[in-house]
Amino acid sequence: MGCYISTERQRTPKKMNTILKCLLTVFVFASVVANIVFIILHTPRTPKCAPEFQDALKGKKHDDKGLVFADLTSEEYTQVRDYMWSVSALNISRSVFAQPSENVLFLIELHLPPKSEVLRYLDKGGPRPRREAKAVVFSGSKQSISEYIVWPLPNPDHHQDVTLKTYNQELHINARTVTIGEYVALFKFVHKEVFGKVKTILEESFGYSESNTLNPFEGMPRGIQSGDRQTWFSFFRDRSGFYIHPVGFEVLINHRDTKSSMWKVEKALYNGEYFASLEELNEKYAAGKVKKIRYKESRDYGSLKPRHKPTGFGPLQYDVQGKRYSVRNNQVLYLDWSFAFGLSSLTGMRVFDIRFKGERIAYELSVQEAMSVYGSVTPGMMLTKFIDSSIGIGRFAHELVRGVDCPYTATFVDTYRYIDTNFTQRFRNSICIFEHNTGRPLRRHFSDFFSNSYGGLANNVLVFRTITAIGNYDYMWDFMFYQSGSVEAKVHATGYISSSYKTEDNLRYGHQVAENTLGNIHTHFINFKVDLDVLGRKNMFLTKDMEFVNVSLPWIPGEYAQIPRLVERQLKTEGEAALRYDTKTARYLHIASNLTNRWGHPRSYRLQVASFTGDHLPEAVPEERAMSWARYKVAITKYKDEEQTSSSLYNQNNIWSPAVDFSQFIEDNENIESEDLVAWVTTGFLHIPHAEDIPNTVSVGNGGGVILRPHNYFDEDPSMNSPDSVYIHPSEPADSCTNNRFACLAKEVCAPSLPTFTYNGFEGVMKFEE
Ligand SMILES: *[C@@H]1O[C@H](CO)[C@@H](O)[C@H](O)[C@H]1NC(C)=O
Ligand SMILES: *[C@@H]1O[C@H](CO)[C@@H](O)[C@H](O)[C@H]1NC(C)=O
Ligand SMILES: *[C@@H]1O[C@H](CO)[C@@H](O)[C@H](O)[C@H]1NC(C)=O
Ligand SMILES: *[C@@H]1O[C@H](CO)[C@@H](O)[C@H](O)[C@H]1NC(C)=O
Ligand SMILES: [Cu+2]
Repeated sequence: MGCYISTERQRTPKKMNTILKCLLTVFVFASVVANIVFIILHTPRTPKCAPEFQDALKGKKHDDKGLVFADLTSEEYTQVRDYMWSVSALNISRSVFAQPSENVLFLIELHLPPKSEVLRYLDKGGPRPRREAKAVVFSGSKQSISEYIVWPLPNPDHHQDVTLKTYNQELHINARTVTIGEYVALFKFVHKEVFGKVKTILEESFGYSESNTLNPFEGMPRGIQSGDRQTWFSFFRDRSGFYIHPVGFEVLINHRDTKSSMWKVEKALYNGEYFASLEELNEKYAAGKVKKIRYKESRDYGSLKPRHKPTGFGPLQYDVQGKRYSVRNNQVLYLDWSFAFGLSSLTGMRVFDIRFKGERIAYELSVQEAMSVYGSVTPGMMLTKFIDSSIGIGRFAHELVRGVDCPYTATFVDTYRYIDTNFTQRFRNSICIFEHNTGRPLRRHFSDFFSNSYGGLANNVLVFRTITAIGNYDYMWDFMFYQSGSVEAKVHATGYISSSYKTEDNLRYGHQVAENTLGNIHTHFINFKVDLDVLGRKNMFLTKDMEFVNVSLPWIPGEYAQIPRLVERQLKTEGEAALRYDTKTARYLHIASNLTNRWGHPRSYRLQVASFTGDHLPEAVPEERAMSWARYKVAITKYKDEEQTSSSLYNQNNIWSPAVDFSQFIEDNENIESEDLVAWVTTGFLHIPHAEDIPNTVSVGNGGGVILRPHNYFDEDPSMNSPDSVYIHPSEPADSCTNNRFACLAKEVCAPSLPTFTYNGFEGVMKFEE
């Protein structure tokens, strides 16, 4: 900027005038600059921050006792592996691609110590329970599966076979999970013995080439009776979201023998027609006796790549006063809550020793199983019953994406696993923990009548989350800790549906959702273990419900009214307390202490199940016993160390003779009065796929869960002690901060300091290339 003074000869007054104007302009400009400098000098770089929240942990301090529940450390996994490898009698292969005929160390996990030992340690100053690992060996050479306990940790030098003790039966080798090594062999087999044999058909029908191959997707179970291991593979175009690009070609491969040289193609299905062999398919195809599929390039409807350049950010929550929870090792402290956590490769997320205001509410809350039963006319899907813990639920807890999978400012925790591998794998940022304002008050009242006031509390919740992408589906697992003393376990499903090639007659099994693609009807059943300990281990199971009674009106003789009344019962045996889905059950279910609250009622926690399940497989079906937990909405059993999980690693592949049949837990019909009780809760939903499941099922409405709510446990709502309470009274000025911190928020807020975005999730994916 400058002043322009005309060099033209001008009359003096006018010239004076111009100089004056110019000086004035310079002065104004200078003072603006001075003001800006002044403002900058007197404004701190970052806005004034609210003081760190001092009392969030309510004086609680971390301790190391929760480490009894901690997953093995990276070093511990490696030590157990090296020890097992060193046992020459086991002759374990060191290759991640070990053949099924070899011996494989499939899994290393924490072996949870017995509950009574842990409680003695936590509550009574007893010794710290011995830290042990569980090691699972698939022994091709011995044609068996063995589970070992390995100890001590660290530096193990003992192992003991506990298979019979754990399962009361030998485990058939074909009950094993398909390992990376077996998949590699299977994919080689498919390439050579399937693609190699019907190349022309695949080229003409599906545009198959070395660079445009087909992806297999397996149906399960693998056969129809114990010992079978024959899998229907259906084929899909090799592109993003291949699960919804079926091509109408399926083959049945018998891979029962641990020697892959013995494997065979037993059947093939092409465009709805069955063939006894690929040779027969070739012959009939060449002779023009087969209804041919003509290759057409299809739209890339399965890709999740944005169709338009993304421009949006949703709103962001951040911790105004710093984090009000604390995570150290595997222990979380938050306001009145504390718990320890772990992530089992098989069953997934779990928390232990959940305490509210210092009192243990639950010993364990954990995911147990995710199961689906499918309908279709093509064999790849028509027998399909997926039992996910047999491949591993926690196994697929990959890195969570900041801002999408969890709020941007969440705390992320790494996990370590050893499953179907030969080294300890680190899964960065695979658990997230965050405090979240649900945007809806936990409680509030505006008092209009008579005494005017407002009292309310924002619903700030601590969320503990993992997301596991098990093949096509992604399950989002949440445990949520509310200020009212409730804990919620919730699951939501998203990801790709499984689909099959649409033929004329299969619309009875779903809807067409894309070109030649049938979205198959299926059920989702999820099982949680809820080991509540309400004021100690000895509890009882109570139910409450309502019924209408016909009551005569005392003040009008001869007049009657139907009045709802409370119906309370105690169920005293496991048999009575196994509440089947297909029967009417009481609406309120309680794990209760015989201690009473101030008002004389048993202190209890209520199990409130939210579920939209379809029908459970009929019990006469041989496969049903492997998923018998799904019979019950809630089943209460007496705690036993031997009844650790409702399913097992072996239930999928020996579905006809399952290593764990949950209904057996109930069979002995034990007394559950004044015993340590475990609630097994089943939730889920019926999924009838529809067009909007393409490309991905959305989480809205697709889920279920259970809320553990205090019910006469306290004498009043414990959230009354929340530091977040807000109270407004007409006698106080509206801007008073005394009982309403929000009145000061604008003056005190911090600019959020955001962590940078990183993602390394693809490091941990399964690799089939040798
Ligand atoms: C794991 O298996 C791979 C593939 O066979 C092999 O190259 C690697 O050396 C093995 N790792 C160890 C620690 O033995
Ligand atoms: C150990 O296993 C390998 C295959 O991994 C096999 O070749 C070898 O013969 C076995 N050794 C013994 C002593 O059984
Ligand atoms: C209630 O009981 C009275 C007396 O037994 C009977 O007359 C009346 O019908 C009953 N009302 C209903 C709705 O059942
Ligand atoms: C409550 O249960 C405990 C443990 O079973 C028992 O010792 C006690 O007598 C019971 N108290 C009452 C009031 O029933
Ligand atoms: Cu589904």
